[in-house]
Amino acid sequence: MQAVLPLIRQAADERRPLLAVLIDPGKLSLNRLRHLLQVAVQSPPDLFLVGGSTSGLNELQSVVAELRATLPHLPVAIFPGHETQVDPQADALLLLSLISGRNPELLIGKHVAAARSLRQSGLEILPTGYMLIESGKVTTVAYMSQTQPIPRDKSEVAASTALAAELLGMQLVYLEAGSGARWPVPPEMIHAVKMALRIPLIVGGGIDSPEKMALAMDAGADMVVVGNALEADPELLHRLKQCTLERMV
Ligand code: 1GP
Repeated sequence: MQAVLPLIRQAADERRPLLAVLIDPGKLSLNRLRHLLQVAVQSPPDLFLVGGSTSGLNELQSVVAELRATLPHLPVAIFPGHETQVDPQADALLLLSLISGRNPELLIGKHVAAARSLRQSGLEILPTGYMLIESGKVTTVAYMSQTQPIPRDKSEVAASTALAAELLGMQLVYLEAGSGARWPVPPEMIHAVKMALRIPLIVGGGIDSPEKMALAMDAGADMVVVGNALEADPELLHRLKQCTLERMV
């Protein structure tokens, strides 16, 4: 088991932004997954996230097993789309609280239901303030959660929401435009949230090029998550990795 939070904190302290690859087991065929992992052998990301709104536990376990077999040294965190997505083969689990919304089930209800199995799993639990940001269309996560995202021009609302998460003891904040978002989280909002926080900041949704990733990293993202674009074009990982390496020199 690799400790994931210290890895993210250390990189944030050193201002060395990380690249996380999100795999949605419900969306990626086995062939496509193997192709992506072969690219990842040459251009490894810093972390894999596995999960999605519609995938079942069996699919998730198969993906984690495939990751473990191909890239045994890379950390894997579950990004649960559902409270059943708990797999002790992974290293960690992002315990998401949807703090941009006012749906009590996603603020605390699901957590109560999952608490015992999370403790028994032995996974490193990463309490994460999860914030949906308006992104030009209704994303799966907005629809499934039945919550309204924070408007793109309300950076001060986003910053205060993120700060509240930190004061409540959460260890990470995740700004989410939603998978396949038309527009990623605006750099001005990333910057405003980063300025308000002492804990690491994750940004994802609609980031489909090295240029968009660089914008998010330069605005203050400590870790950028890319999913959809790599499902469509696994070779893109080489260029994303290059972009993170350029930020280390
Ligand atoms: C979605 O933030 C992640 O939850 C990644 O989004 O699939 O658009 O890269 P994409």
